[in-house]
Amino acid sequence: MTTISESRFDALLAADERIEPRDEMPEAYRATLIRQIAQHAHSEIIGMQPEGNWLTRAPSLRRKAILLAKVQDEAGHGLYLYAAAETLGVSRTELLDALHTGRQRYSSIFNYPTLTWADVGAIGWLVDGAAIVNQIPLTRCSFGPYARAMVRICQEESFHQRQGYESLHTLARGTEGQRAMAQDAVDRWWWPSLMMFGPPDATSTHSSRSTEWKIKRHSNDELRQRFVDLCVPQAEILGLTLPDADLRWNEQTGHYDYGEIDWAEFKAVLDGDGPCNRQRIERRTQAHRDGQWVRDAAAAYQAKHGQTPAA
Ligand code: FAQ
Repeated sequence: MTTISESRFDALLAADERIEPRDEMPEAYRATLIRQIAQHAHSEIIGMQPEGNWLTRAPSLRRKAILLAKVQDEAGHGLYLYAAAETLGVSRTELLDALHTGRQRYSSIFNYPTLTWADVGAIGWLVDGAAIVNQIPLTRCSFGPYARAMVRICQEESFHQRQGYESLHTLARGTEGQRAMAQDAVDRWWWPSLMMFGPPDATSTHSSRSTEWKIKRHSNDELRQRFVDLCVPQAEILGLTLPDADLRWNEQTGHYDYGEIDWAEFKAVLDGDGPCNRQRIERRTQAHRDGQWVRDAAAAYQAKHGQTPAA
């Protein structure tokens, strides 16, 4: 039987209006949003690790300053997203605990290593590029706090994508060794970037409900195709090759056809067996333990003064 609050929820959805935290909502909608927003927030903070790996080894002061700003932005995105998830009635402590104990996921992409400086450029171009394609539709997601967080995040991701592209462009036009390093990075990051969009539509468990609820506006495969179509001409300008022999323009569909994605690899990464899964969680839980004194100090301040210290 439909309750009054559920019909109001349905009416808000039908009118394409935003659901706000004070509105009643089905528990399954709330749970789906907590899962997705938390996974997204965790991705932002775990995503600081692969690039953070190059902060002390950036090839110039300019590149170091840019990378430092980018990694700080990722921390900020994590904060907006944890704050959005908290409006659904879950605490930050619970969310971090779920990450640290493997009950919630983060994006598969951050389980790959950054072996050379060119990987930083490839992450900016491909990983941030895929993030933008996936996240622009989320600015129209039905849940207000998530949609609003996405607006600012997408603006910052655009800057990240351009700095990555510019960095790869410089390498691709550098010495033979630099060009080879850029190509190698693209070879290693291309396929994992395609996996960021999630499993094929036919096996995507959450898509149909999330589409009905207007959390998702496009399917995983639609967004993946959009990303491929954007990247092919960009790779041509870079003078780099995308590592897919089946990549070709299809006159009939008006899109690029691309080769088969290794879904067994995707599954292995989701199951915790990617190249860096263990290292990423160990580093994160260590950082959390190292920060215990800050949380203790904040709690002591609050107990003494009865208010949260200004940020
Ligand atoms: N990795 O039914 P679906 C960034 C899971 S960008 C890991 O299709 P859904 C920026 C999924 O959770 C990256 N798990 O799921 C940055 C589900 O698991 P369950 C973060 C994945 O939710 C750049 C199962 O597979 N962006 O951080 C992945 O409808 C550079 C079935 O999948 C977002 O999170 C995956 N790639 O669609 C930061 C965007 N894909 O519940 C630093 C928001 C799927 O069965 C440096 N999220 N799974 O255990 C979304 O748009 C959606 O959640 C999808 C997945 C599209 C990722």
